Amino acid sequence: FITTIDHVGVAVADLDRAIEFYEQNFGLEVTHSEVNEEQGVREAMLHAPGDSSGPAVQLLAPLREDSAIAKFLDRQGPGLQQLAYRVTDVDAASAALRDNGLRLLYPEARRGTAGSRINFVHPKDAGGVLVELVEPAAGH
Ligand code: V0V
Repeated sequence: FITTIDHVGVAVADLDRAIEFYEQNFGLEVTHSEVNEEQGVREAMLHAPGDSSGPAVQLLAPLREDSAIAKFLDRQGPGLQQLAYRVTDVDAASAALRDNGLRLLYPEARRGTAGSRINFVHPKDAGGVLVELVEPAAGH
């Protein structure tokens, strides 16, 4: 059910400064940015030039002190926070992983970047990696 790596998520304290760093040093380009209130993040997706449907780096900055990203930054500082797989059907993928005994964080998929539907596998059930499942919005 996994079609590709959708993105890797990096927790940062200051989104604008991080974007500048990735643009200037790695030549990546911002292809999308948004605020996700439910997830408590300001985020930007960056791609290599000409590869806007390929894997992205997702820069994640906290909106609130009680958000997942604020907690991550407090505990371990900035760095890799998640690995996200693109799936064709997040409900089926979540059900299959639940059947394998893995804990999914949400009973039902929630809204992710650009209208996608997302769920997560708890990092303790995935070798210390927070795994996200992303079903892109139709047309994306
Ligand atoms: C915590 N732990 C991690 C981790 N976060 N390990 C690897 N990667 C991470 N990102 C470890 C932590 O060091 C502890 O290990 C243990 O897990 C704690 O587990 P917990 O007490 O159950 O949970 P919390 O309170 O630390 O929270 C962790 C989880 C939380 C994963 C449950 O961050 C969460 O709900 N994440 C999902 C939502 C999210 O990440 N949103 C931001 C991105 P020890 O010390 O016990 O060994 S939003 C997004 O990606 C969007 C919008 C999108 O892509 O579309």
